[in-house]
Amino acid sequence: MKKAIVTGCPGQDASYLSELLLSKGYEVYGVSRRSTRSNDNMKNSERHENYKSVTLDITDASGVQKLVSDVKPDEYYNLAAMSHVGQSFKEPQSTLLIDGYSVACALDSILHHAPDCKFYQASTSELFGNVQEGERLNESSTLKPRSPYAAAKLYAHHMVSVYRDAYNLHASCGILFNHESPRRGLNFVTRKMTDGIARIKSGFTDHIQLGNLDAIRDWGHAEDYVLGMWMMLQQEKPDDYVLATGQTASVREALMYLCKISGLDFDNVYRVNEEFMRPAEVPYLCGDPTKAKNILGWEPKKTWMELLREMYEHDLNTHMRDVYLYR
Ligand code: F7E
Repeated sequence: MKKAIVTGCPGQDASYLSELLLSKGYEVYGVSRRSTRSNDNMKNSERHENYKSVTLDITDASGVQKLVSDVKPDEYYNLAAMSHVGQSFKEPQSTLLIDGYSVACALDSILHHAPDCKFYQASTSELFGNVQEGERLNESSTLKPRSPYAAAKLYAHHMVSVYRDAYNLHASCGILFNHESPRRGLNFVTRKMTDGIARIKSGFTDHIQLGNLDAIRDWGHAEDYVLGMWMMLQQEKPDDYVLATGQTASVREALMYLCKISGLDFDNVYRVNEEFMRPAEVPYLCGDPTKAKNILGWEPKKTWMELLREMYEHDLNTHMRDVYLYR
């Protein structure tokens, strides 16, 4: 039985990836910090006999070393992160520790205690920073971070190639564009909008507060993207891959679409609040997943509209159930 360590539980990606690995017969060691161990995302995995829950802070170098040395994993997926770009401007030091330093800890632990273990690092489209609108970004595009989050992730991205070149580790980076689902945190814009529109529809609120509606993103479904992560580690050689849909929408277009399917009036559902603007914005991101398609055979299945509809319907069900139960 293959063994995998997955950090970042109970986050969206770690929850889908754990389910995928369990369905493939892996023993999964799902790592979470104690303070983040309460939501429904892990309930399917936690029921499985091959799922082991591990409480560990990934910035605790000796703890990570002990885990790797005890488990001797075949695969290590590093999905834990301080992943909110806006928040990283308020917490640059801890962002560096969690998103940068912890990756050095994991790589070094693997080198010394499980050198045959394959390593996956969650890199990000935020690495590209300020790009020309219309450009489609691939593995060779210039990396120019515009946030403490992206700067810390860039260090991690480079460390993976350092360990790959210097020590021959099977270490790969997935440069993932925005990926969402009903398991997405409520502080990311897609879920904030699907949950907000569902709350308006259910009568719990009358508007949502948003920041920059002009931002353009390439949004895909997280369940599709975790399959790509696994595919990267099944390759004979480690490498970096962009996972994206190649299609974009602005925050405004996404909100307009949600208003259309919910029958609400776009002009009345939101207010702009400066609090949600970032000191430096990445205005446009669109990925080119050709390499992942050609080498891994990976393709995204869901469009941003199908994704938003699924998220909205999930959130509407939840809030309508609350209406039924509590009113
Ligand atoms: O923002 C704008 C915001 O926070 C998307 C993370 O998973 O994907 C994610 O990063 C856009 C930005 O995601 C609000 O300014 C407007 O332009 O949903 P987001 P993100 O920053 O793109 C990448 C690939 C990652 O790696 C990250 O870890 O939407 N926006 N109004 C807003 N964003 C938020 N959060 N809240 C608003 O009210």
